[in-house]
Amino acid sequence: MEKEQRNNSPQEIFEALSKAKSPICCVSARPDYDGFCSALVMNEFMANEFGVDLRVVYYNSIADSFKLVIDKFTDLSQIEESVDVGSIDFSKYDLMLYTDTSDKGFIADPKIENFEIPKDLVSINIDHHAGQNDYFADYNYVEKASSTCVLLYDLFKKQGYEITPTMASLLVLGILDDSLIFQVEEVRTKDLTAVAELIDLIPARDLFDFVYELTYNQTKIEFLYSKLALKNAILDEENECVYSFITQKEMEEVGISLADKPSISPVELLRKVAVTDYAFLLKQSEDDPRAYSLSLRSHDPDFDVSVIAREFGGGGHKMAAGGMIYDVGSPQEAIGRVISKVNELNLR
Ligand SMILES: [Mn+2]
Repeated sequence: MEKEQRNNSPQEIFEALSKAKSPICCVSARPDYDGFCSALVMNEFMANEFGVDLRVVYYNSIADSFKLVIDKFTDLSQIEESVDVGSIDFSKYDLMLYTDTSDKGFIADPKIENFEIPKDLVSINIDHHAGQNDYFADYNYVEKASSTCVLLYDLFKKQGYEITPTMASLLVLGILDDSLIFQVEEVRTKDLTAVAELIDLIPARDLFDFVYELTYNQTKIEFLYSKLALKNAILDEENECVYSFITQKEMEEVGISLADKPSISPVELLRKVAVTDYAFLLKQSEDDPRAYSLSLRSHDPDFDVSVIAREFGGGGHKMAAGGMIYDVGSPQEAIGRVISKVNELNLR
């Protein structure tokens, strides 16, 4: 039988939290500020309000870029890194808390297929991925919003709980990062109000400090990828697109490899060009010089690039998708294949 998709009241959520004596939270496998910060906020909240220690674990190691920022105002080591979540003895716990996690198995990557929350464990699911989240827990609070941190802020406020300066810093980081600093379509008045009110709780900091931490942290690898992507970029006005390519030789020359994954794809630089419908970037494969990975971005919210990606054995979202192109003699040949496929598909 389909589970009823209904939210619990804030009161019910906090009542369930208050009863926990040994709670655990497995951070969402997607490594971002909203995931880490929402878990850390709940850790501080549980200690302050209920005097309970929330064990927070993450399946992987945490990238230094997060540590540099978060360690300035709280101790990121409250999250245990590289924990094999599949082998946790859940019988030691009485509550499983999920924040920012759309699927109950998404506590490792790839997700744990058919993960079942142990029967004796009360589960709580607080998340903003409405539409993807199927209300998998005993207690659910799922609402379409720009971030889980803004939902937590809302919950604390509704129930009149105190927000400490550390919690405020974490919530602001989560809200700003997940909303791309108020640039995603889910942004509403409450995001701006939350950040305005939270900043006032941290006397020594202003909004610029947070924006600085989130935007002035480009790694050397991201810089080198951007440099290569822009060097070969072409604005094709006739076909209303912008594209670029990166070869293995070029990567070797600057000292990077495909294993150095930038947290922001360099194709993001290309998608912003006006009067285009879409952008794409080709990267030559390491083991097959005749193969290229294809990253697609849409410039126009109504132009669906996932349709193009599917033609190249991939998929994705309407505005961001990807695939692979095989058996081409040059980047130019691969570019030609993409553009003629788009024209054939008649997506405009
Ligand atoms: Mn999120």
